[in-house]
Amino acid sequence: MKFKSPPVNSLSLDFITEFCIGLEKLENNRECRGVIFTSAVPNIFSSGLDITEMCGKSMEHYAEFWRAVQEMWLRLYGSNMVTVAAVNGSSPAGGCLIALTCDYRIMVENPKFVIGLNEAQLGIVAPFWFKDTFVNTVGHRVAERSLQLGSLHSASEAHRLGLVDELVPEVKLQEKAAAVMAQWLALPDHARQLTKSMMRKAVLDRLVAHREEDVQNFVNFISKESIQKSLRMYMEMLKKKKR
Ligand code: CO8
Repeated sequence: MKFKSPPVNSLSLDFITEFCIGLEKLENNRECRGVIFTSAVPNIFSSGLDITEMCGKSMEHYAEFWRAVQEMWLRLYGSNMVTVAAVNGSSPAGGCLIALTCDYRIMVENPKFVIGLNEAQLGIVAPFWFKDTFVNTVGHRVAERSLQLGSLHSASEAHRLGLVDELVPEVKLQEKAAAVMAQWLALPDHARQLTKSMMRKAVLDRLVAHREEDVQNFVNFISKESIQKSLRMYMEMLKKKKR
C-alpha cells in the first residue's frame, strides 16, 4: 500500500477511514498474505495524525476521530498478514506508530529523515497503546527516554536504538522490502500468526477492554483550552518554519 495524500500524508479522518477499508479488504482476501506500507510522497512516510482534526472541532468530532485512530491501530497491530514498513521519509508520531505496528521496519538511510513519537513536543501525551507498541519494539528504557523527550531520531539513530530493523539506500528499498516479505512468507501462516498473536495479544486486549474510556480520556484532554493553545502554537511554528 502506497500512501498518497500530499503534501505530508497526514492521517485525517478521511485518510484513516479509507486506509481501514483497504486493510479490511486485504485481510479478508485469502490470496493476500502480506502487505508492504510505503509512501508515494517524496521525503515523507507520514506526518502523523492530522492536527487539524484535533484542533477547534466539536467533542463529537474528537470522539469520532479517536475511534477511527483506535480502529486503525487495532487492525494494524492485530493483522494476520505479514506487515513490513518501507519507511522512505520522515515519520513522526502517528506515522511512527504505523511503522511500529509492522512485523519489520526498513528505513532509507537519509540523515534528513526522522522518526519517533514526538507527542511531548506538541504538549500532548502519547496514549498507553502508542507507548505499549513502542516499549514492545525498543524496550522500556529507550521508550521512556524517547517518549519523555518527544525525540525524533535520525535514521541511523533509530537503527541503533532498534526502532527500525534495517537501513538501506533509497534505490534498494523496494527490493529489500520484497526480500524480507519473501523470507517471512516462507513460514507456515498458522504458526507465524499464532506466534504473532501470542506476542501482541495482551496489549491489544488492553485497548479493546478500555476503548470507550480511552475515547473519553482523549476527548477530555484534547478539548482543554491549554491543549488547544499548544496545538495552535505548534501549527503556527510549522507555518513560520516555512517562511
Ligand atoms: N497535521 C496537519 N497538518 C500538517 C501536519 C500534521 N501532522 N504536518 C504538516 N502539516 C502541514 C503543515 O502545517 C503545512 O501546511 P501549510 O502548507 O498550510 O503551511 C504542510 O502540511 C506542509 O508541511 P511542512 O511545510 O512542514 O512540510 P515539510 O516537508 O517541511 O516537513 C514534516 C514535513 C517533517 C512532516 C513537518 O511538516 C512536521 O514536522 N510536521 C509535524 C509532524 C508532527 O509533529 N506530527 C504529530 C501529529 S500528533 C500524532 O500523530 C499523535 C497524536 C496522539 C494524540 C494523543 C493525545 C492525547
